[in-house]
Amino acid sequence: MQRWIWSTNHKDIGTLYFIFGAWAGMVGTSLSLIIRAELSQPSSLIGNDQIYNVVVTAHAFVMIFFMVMPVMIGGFGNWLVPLMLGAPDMAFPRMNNMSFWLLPPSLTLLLSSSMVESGVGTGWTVYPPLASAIAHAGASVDLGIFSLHLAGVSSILGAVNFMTTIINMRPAGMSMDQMPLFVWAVFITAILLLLSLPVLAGAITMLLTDRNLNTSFFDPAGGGDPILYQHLFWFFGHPEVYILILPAFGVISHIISQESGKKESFGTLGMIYAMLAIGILGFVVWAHHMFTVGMDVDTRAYFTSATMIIAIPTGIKIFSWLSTLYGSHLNFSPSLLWALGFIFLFTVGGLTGIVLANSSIDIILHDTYYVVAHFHYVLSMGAVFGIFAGISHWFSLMTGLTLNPKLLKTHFAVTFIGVNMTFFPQHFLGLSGMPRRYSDYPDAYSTWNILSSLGSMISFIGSLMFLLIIWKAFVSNQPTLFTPSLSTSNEWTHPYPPADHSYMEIPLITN
Ligand code: HAS
Ligand code: CU
Repeated sequence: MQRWIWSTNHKDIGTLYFIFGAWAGMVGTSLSLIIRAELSQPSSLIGNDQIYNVVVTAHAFVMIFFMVMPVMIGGFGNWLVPLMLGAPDMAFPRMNNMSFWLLPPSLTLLLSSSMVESGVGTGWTVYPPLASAIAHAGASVDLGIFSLHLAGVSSILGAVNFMTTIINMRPAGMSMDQMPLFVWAVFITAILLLLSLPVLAGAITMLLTDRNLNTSFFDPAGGGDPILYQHLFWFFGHPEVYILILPAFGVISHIISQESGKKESFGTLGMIYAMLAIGILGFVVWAHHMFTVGMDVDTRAYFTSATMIIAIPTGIKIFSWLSTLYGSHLNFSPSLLWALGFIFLFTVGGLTGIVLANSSIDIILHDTYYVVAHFHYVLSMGAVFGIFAGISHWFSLMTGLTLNPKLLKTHFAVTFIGVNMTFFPQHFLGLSGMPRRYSDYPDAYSTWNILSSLGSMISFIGSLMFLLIIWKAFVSNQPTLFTPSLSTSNEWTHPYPPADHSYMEIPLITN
């Protein structure tokens, strides 16, 4: 058997995560193109609403659990955390291998769920009673639940591994507040994973027994309550969205501090407290996803207020990045372009989140395309821009090779135009009442939908360009001249060479 299969080396495992995430990213992108094809004009293309909903559900699951999380935490986390700590490897290298290898079976179960019976057409939230045995008879939802079980075990083991590594394997003399910001981001992400995933596991297991063993946790006929499921799901689901974005925050901090030419991020300690605050607050705002279930007004007032408070630590992060950049000579390298794009577009998505946090407004906007626009700004332009930023930044460290900067910048421009054209019109669709998770719409919604579908084609061309750029880097085999930063602070003399921060002075390759 091939040696890389059994590898316990953090870099090998990180590379496996990258390859897995890239493959899942292609699956997820294909599913998104099916969605945009169906919605590219009124009337029906697929001709089956259940299949349409299965595609939407699979798109979300694949992108969240098999693209963003594996690439960010599994790929960048495994590669960079031990290097940034100067540790020889992760604390539990063999468990690390197991975390990775739980994912292919999990993805297989998810894809199988779409290919038996009539698939999982529930949305990624898997709410009963739609997900219960009557509306979704057959094995599909059960396979989906098993898929989430495995992905959950993988993430929990990974979280334990990162937390143990970060707490115990720092070099002597490196205190927690001297840790690079990416390591902090992964640490907080791991805590969120460890505390939230078991709740999801409980909820979907209760759903599984409701479906198969005649329990009635979520069935009023047996004394249960479907709203309980929503509470359990969102107690996981809201922290999950910060799990998706916190590692990107870490990546952006490293790029901004290096590209500004300054040796220290503005407000490093403030950045740490801001991420901690976001992580903690993320656990007490979940019901902003459930404003329409009939909560009393005081509960809605609480969840509105608590949610809006998250704008403060997030604002601290945005303004600290801008302050770090302030006064520096910007060279607009590819990784900086992605980072600037991230700051701008994530802020747009964050502000629509604040709009949705207002319960009275959310009752109008819930389950419309406004929500879809919101979360694609923070995900497709937040988390995904963070991934592209990180690859442009650290590709040379990981491979010793150079990515073509001109092509990278073109890829950025194409993607920037594509995603904005795809998702900005969705705000208008939502505000004029177009619901999410439907395969058809009245003619009045045509214009913005056509524009959105055109935008998705532009982004798709961008993705093909990116594959070409990676391929070109490997075949042209041009060695890198530049080692990117592994630190966001000059207080700690970094153990990884070059230890004297001389790499900060090496001129950047910009074109
Ligand atoms: Fe969100 C729904 C609210 C951040 C992802 N979000 C979703 C869904 C996803 C998602 C996937 O309260 C859909 C789930 C589903 O399938 O149903 N979200 C927020 C708020 C924030 C936020 C307040 N979301 C994220 C991040 C995500 C993400 C990050 C993933 C990466 N979100 C909601 C709400 C819903 C929701 C409602 C439910 C909607 C519904 O009906 O279903 C915050 O963390 C954002 C903070 C960031 C900023 C920008 C930078 C801050 C600055 C400081 C100054 C700004 C101030 C605000 C003082 C705020 C620059 C002033 C306000 C003005 C309007 C000017
Ligand atoms: Cu939320």
